[in-house]
Amino acid sequence: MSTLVEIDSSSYSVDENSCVPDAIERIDSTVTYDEFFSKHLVCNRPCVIGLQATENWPCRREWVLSNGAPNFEVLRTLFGRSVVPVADCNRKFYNSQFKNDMSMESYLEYWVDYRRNCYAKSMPLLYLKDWHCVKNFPEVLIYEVPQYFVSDWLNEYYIAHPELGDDYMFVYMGPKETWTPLHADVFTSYSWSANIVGRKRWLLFPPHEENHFRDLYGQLAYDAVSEELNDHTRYKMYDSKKLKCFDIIQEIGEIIFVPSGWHHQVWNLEDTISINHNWINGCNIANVWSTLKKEMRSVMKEVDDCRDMKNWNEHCQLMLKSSYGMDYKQFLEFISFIAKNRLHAMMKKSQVVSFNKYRFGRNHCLFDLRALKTILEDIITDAQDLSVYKLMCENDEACVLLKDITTFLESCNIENVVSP
Ligand SMILES: O=C(O)CCC(=O)C(=O)O
Ligand SMILES: [Fe+2]
Repeated sequence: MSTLVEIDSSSYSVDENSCVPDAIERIDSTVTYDEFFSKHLVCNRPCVIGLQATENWPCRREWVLSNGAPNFEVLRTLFGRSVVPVADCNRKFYNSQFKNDMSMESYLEYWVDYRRNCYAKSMPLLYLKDWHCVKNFPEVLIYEVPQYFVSDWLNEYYIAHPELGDDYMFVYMGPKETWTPLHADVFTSYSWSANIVGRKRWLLFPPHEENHFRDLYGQLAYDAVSEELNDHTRYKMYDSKKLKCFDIIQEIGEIIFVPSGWHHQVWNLEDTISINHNWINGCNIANVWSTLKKEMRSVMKEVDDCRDMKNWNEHCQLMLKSSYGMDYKQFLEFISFIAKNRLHAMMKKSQVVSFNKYRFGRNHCLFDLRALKTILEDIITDAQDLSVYKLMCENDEACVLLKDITTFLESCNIENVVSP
């Protein structure tokens, strides 16, 4: 049996002024999907969700010992032979941490040893992060995606395309003091992160506040609490008194919702394990598209001096893909897939089932389609302006899809006018 996920209206407006809150709200599971959708997703406002949301997850029972420490034995038995990505928190690599692959077995051995040595400063500080645990172990029951987060186009797309071998569902684990430098999430996506073991401290910065952390060259600082920021010859915009920042402690079992485009820095206050998804939907797709467009412009600026070369625009797309991880063609394929799913669902040709359990109601599908239509119109115009439209869809697929969506939405408007 699937669960219906629905919103009260198919259109929501955003009051920009109400978007940055005075404090981070803590909510519990009595908040309805529609309330979460309008107050947090549409308004792009962070919140922390109470621990009831995770209390029935298998990992919250099985991965934790009675003293609150990770159950290393269970983790070794389940995942010991897996290869996992591990960051060295004391080794900066460009604007991130140096990463290497390790076997889970040796990572757990390190962790146990580090605890035994009372977290000796002479030992490395290793953080297992961005591990695709669910993708690698689909048969292990770990958790269920809470209903608030099931409108997740990114994972809907990748789950339906296993041949692409990717997704945005991760496990993080590491000893106390492991940390993640200042960043905004991939593609300006939202993220949610649930603590299975331990506690985290989060610094959250509303959009544009990150400009405080830019150096003379526009480069973002690595560490939001570094002493170096007080060097005004280097960080001219840094002013700790004017900086808006939320400092939050996330307890075991709690889930934090990080809005789109909010920069953040995170520390594990204890030995911690968390589950994290990055996600995109009709509420933040405009942000995602506008970031992709900006990235495109910055690539074009970078190679402006060779504009005369043959296929310059195509070359820019290639560069965009390698530097940003996505080009216009991929983005178009992604939104077209979601749009077709919604259109088919509304025409009762198929059902959109999210995370094997949830199906979206009519208002939700309409909301999604309206958002997709706006983006599709803009991407077509932009791709035509940049002379890459033909490259992206040889058979004019995007315009055909846009026409289908428009016709469908118009038919819905007529229905609404005619029916009482
Ligand atoms: O937990 C961490 O270390 C980082 C998590 C994060 O950046 C996120 O969930 O967006
Ligand atoms: Fe993040």
